[in-house]
Amino acid sequence: MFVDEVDIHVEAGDGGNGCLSFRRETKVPRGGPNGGDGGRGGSIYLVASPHHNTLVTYRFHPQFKAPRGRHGEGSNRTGQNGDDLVLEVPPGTVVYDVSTDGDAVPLADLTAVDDRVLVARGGRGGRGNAAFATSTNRAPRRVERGGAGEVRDLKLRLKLIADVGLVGFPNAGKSTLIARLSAARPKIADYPFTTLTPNLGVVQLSDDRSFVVADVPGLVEGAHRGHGLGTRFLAHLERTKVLVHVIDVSSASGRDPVEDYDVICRELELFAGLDDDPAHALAEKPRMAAANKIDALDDPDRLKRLEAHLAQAGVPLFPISAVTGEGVDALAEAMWREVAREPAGAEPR
Ligand SMILES: Nc1nc2c(ncn2[C@@H]2O[C@H](COP(=O)(O)OP(=O)(O)OP(=O)(O)O)[C@@H](O)[C@H]2O)c(=O)[nH]1
Ligand SMILES: [Mg+2]
Repeated sequence: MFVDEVDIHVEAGDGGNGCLSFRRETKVPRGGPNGGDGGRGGSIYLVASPHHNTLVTYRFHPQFKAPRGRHGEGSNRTGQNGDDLVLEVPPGTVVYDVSTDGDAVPLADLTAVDDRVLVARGGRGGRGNAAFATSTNRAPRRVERGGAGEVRDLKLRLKLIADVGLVGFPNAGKSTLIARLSAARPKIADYPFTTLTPNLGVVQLSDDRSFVVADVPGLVEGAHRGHGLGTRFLAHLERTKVLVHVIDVSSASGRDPVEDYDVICRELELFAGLDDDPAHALAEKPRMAAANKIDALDDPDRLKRLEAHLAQAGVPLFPISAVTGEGVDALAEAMWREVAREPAGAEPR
């Protein structure tokens, strides 16, 4: 199962209480204060780990509580600190702090392995009465309670980190293409909405060149209003470097390829991303197109019209058959050229 969004609840440990205690020794009738401080409560961290690629474990286990600090003890013994809790998440997880009124404020973006964020700070230990002794008050009875650990509701959202995103209508052949390009083996079938969750595939070219392609569920007109599966999965494409439109040019789709392309472009434009970063705007990304199913091209005019339309838009078009593999190598090389190109002024990844 692929899980791309979960809500979790984290409670850091409370600090231990300070101790109220006085020395008792046979030869010292009124011993001084010796109550130790409480220990710090355990904090909770999230860290990006290469051993995870989904958030699925959190769906079944959404509550976390770090242990409290131990109370201080006599003889000036400080209570033990509570152990910190480190929760592993896949790289690409964005962490949001959810307020009581439901607003989600981004806390951290754990993009790279080992990126970490403190999500709930443990309460500090309370001071024992030994800490309050002064020259005028040698036998203080004052102690502090431990501080409360932070409690938070978080939303974790996984954004896949792919270089190339495939977009298109349901049934256009996106999953067939990713299977042809990579070792990914997504479900492929002759009906719309076969793909319900995104698939990732690593494309290996000669000379150790490789990149990651994402296949997301198909889009339909009105996706930005929630039609079909909506645009929920488009967030996964926000970090890609290039989008590849996969367009069915056979008559089997019952639609017009030129219109298909325009509809998808419009949905990308209407998709409001999660942030204002212009680098994430889908409509602004470099794009290319694959005219798929040329092995079943019954009406060559359909391809010709699409070619003319895209030439005018300045979008490179690659006629391919994801089933026979025709044209797929040329498309993969073109994808690589776009992926390897460092845009001017871009920050290195
Ligand atoms: N003839 C022919 N059929 C193809 C080609 N590529 C895909 N198909 C068929 O088209 C159907 C849909 O393919 P998928 O790869 O599942 O399409 P998709 O775009 O992933 O569809 P969704 O997951 O529903 O969005 C399947 O029956 C494929 O066998 C092609 O190049 N030629
Ligand atoms: Mg699919």
